[in-house]
Amino acid sequence: MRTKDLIIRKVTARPVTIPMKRPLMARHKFTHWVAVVVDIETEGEVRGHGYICPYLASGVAAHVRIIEMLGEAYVGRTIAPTKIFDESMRSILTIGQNGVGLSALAGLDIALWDAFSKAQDVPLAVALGSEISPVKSYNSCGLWRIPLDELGDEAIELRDEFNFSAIKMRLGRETTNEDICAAQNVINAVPDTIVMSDFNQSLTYSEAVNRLRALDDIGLHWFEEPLVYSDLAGCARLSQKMRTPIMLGENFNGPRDMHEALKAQACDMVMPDLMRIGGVTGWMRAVAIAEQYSMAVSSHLMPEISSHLMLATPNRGWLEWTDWLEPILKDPFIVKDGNVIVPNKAGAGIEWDEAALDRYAINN
Ligand code: SMN
Ligand code: MG
Repeated sequence: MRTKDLIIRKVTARPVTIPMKRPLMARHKFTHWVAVVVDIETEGEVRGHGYICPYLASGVAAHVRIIEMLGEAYVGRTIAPTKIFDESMRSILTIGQNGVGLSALAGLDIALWDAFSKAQDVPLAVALGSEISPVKSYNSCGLWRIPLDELGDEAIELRDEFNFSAIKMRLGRETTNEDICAAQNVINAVPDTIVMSDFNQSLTYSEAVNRLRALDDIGLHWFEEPLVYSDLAGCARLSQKMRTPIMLGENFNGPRDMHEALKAQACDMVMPDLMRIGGVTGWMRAVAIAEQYSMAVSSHLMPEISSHLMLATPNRGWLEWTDWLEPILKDPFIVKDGNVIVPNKAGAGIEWDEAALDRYAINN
């Protein structure tokens, strides 16, 4: 390891909006996927890359500004990811250690860990004490709330894309009957495939009791976010009533939120989001808590980084596979027989396609 590779020279954040192959239709409709790409230059050869996916193009300027604000204070410092994370958490105390502040910090933390592992010339998973192997994943690139009669074909398409053994569909349609019909159409089309379901926080408690009961025996692998994310007590009551596991996690803001959900027995499995949980550092702290509650841990979006983290995660569940970043990656990740092939390269294995970053730039 060369000292120069660990001295930070410059931090930049670039927002992009990337066209999607299948428009996202859940609670929101998105035709583009928004990312903020974070780069850390060092005094040596090493360049750290990270990104976050903050959903809204109109809100992205806030993330960029906070990344720049925190990043300015990193210049000249030695890369020490967990130490810098703790100090940055103190810097965002006044704006809140959650939401935009924590998401921005997550982007920096990911880039710092990428640089840190590159300086050691090992993959991120190895820098975290694990080793490289394929990571079991489910295809989450579709099955939005599209017309009921299109679901079967799309389920087959998603399964066959890389021979996946699991796919995720979105529920929370107007009526219980529509949800039953949607689930049946998918399950009948791909009978040997595991099907996860996601309600994207769409139900009230009383709707959820009736609807989840009606769907409980249909064979779905989990019920994700049936209620507004903060209703831990409601989820705990649902989890008691249902056989199908309740899944929560993409809206845990930092490890403490996960701990609160687990103390409240709000869910049966967890799937933290790398951005919301606080980057690599937040993830590793969260999964240590999940382990104490014997929770299976799956991931939410951002598969390029999450795949490394899943390799260092106890009680590993399912990696969520999405290909939404592919248009800006020089070497898109490979999926084989439903497993993400984690690149055996130093760092996370992401390099930007600079022309694509220019093409999809958001000019604030
Ligand atoms: C989801 C949330 C936000 C954007 C895309 C997808 C969904 C998931 O909740 O878990 O995949
Ligand atoms: Mg979800």
